[in-house]
Amino acid sequence: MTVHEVEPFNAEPPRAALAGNMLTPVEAFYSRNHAPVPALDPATWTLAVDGLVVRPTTWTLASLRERFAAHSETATLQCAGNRRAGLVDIRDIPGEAPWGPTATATARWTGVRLGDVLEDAGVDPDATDVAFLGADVSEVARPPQEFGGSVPLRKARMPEVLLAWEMNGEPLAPVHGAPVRVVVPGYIGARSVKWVQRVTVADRPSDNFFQASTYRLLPPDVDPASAGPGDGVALGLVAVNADFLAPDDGAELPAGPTPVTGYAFAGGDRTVVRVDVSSDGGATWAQADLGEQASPWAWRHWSTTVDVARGEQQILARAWDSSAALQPADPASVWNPKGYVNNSWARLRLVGR
Ligand SMILES: Nc1nc2c(c(=O)[nH]1)N[C@H]1C(S)=C(S)[C@@H](COP(=O)(O)O)O[C@H]1N2
Ligand SMILES: [Mo]
Repeated sequence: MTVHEVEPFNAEPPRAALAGNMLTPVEAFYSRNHAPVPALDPATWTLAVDGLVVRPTTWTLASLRERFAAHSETATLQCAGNRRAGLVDIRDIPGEAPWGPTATATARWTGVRLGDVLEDAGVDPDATDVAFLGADVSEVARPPQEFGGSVPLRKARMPEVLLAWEMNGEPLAPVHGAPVRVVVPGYIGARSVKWVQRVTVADRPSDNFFQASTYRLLPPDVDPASAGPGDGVALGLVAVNADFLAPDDGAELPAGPTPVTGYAFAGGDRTVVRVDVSSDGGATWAQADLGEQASPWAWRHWSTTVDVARGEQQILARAWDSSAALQPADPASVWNPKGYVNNSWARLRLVGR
């Protein structure tokens, strides 16, 4: 793992650890934390469901399992800061980790549907949003507070949104949110709140620091230190994105035909429909072969063969989604002060010998 920060723990795997795996092994799944990992006892953990509901309720792990049917969903999580390093190359982004291309991963999540829990509580007709609150207190926030965020009620009710206690058939690891986390497929990773202890139905988005003041797209000329709650645009749906998984960036290889693979992902209810690869700086493109679509909420891996020339060269990749959106060419055009959503064309340096 490349460890960006030891405490709070922030780390991403080498590209090779994601290559060839539709489901990411738990030990290769990136970790993104804003506070020390809280030690929660599954036997005493509770989840409060409150706000604009008819029947506020407190659930235990046992009562959730007993009351609601279990469901599984294969879904990709992608951090809004994935590929930030490409933006840092354009202009420095102080105080934010320079994530490479592997702050994204896919797991099979098992738990209960958030929609079933909301239905049981009885949602007020005026409600518009559902807020989640974790148990981890972040000193990064102003003022220090538990990590939280919200999603629109219409998304929270969708069958793919889970209160999950299992990842790839194993109980959630502490660093990934044990005993229970939210999984909001198609939304930035930040909305999949770990160590969830409260679900609040409301008539506005959460005022938690991580919803109101960060994970927002600011115009390039704004100083993030002077930006206040509500400034910029709240990030939600993941924009179409892609990167290389093999060979590694900077790899030295024998010149000649070389297999090249990567991932591509689009959030919301969009899926990846095409990936192009170029060896001539984008003058011409060849379509890569797309791998399986394991679920509507999962990435697709792609593969192709590139003719590696002698010397140093750059290979490009770009994905299209089912709304015909294409990744932008240039990282400078998407640069923003907090370094989110770098979905510019993927660039891989290879050296042919
Ligand atoms: N409680 C809590 N939930 C959280 C976070 C956090 O710091 N605290 N980080 C979020 C972010 S920004 C991302 S990208 C994902 C990462 O999940 P992972 O660490 O399991 O990969 O968790 C989200 N949920
Ligand atoms: Mo994130």
